[in-house]
Amino acid sequence: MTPTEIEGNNVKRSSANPILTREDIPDILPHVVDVSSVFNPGAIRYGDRYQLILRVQTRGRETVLMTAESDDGERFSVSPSLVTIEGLDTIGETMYHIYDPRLTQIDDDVFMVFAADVDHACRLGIARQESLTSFTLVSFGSETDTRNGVLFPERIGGRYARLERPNRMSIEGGVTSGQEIILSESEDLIDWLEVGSVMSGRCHYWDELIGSGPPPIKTREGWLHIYHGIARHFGAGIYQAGVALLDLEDPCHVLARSRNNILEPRELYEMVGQVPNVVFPSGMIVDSYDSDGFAEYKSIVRVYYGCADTAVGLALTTIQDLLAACHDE
Ligand code: BMA
Repeated sequence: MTPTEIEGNNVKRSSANPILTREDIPDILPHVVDVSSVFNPGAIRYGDRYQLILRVQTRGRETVLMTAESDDGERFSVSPSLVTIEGLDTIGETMYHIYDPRLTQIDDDVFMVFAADVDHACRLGIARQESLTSFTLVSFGSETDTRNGVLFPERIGGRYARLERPNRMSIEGGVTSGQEIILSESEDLIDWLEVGSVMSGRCHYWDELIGSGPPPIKTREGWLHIYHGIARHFGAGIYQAGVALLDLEDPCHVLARSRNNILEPRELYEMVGQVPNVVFPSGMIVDSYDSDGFAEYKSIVRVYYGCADTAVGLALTTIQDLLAACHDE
């Protein structure tokens, strides 16, 4: 890809946006009634079925996870039941919110990485999907304050690999955040060891603070990784999406990274809501892979994202366009 091949920004919003709003969420008595918002979904495809795990916020400001299914990736219907994670109650910590699920298929299993707010920290949990709405806990981090965890879809150098964003910054009056995505690895998905830094925020530009978006996608050029960046120099943060290309064997090595964001709050449903000016990509589905498991250049890519912490948006692009965006220097 050369910069001359870039013709504007080829990430297009679905004309059906926002594809899910609070009105699509069925009531589940007694507490999930007339919910406040639905956003930041994880996404996966089984054969011809698209599935989202939704972050739903109740009127009590509690967070629940729910499942939605679709056969075209755009019109989803939401199951009237809550997602359960068996084993979570054995952790012995008070969990205030379980949120921002990211889904990855590894071999025949689908795993969800989720953030969990406990007292004074955020932890990452990993759970295996057993049925449409039930998961079993595989591991729960106990030491690091970290968020935005995503699993790679295959082992690298024989070990499971995960990107995550440690919360090493306290923001006055706000949550803890971070400006660095790191790589961790594990033999068993349970014990994780930090391998090194992948990339940091770029002070004064669109991505001052950063965190992983959906899990990385394997292409012939490298791991394609959409991430979110927050510009803080306008006062309140503006959440945008960008894309980077990581070396296939050594994901700490960034091969290319978009200079511009590829998606930013522009539509009313992205600019106005519970948290204004937020696009937060969290799910990504690639239509076609070649026989060696690499995403095809011409493949359509569906990016699911949270809009202003209030609704779910869908953006459409291709592998080729995302690769071109990585090289927009
Ligand atoms: C981040 C996370 C996301 C949220 C975003 C915007 O820190 O908490 O879940 O969408 O802030 O509020």
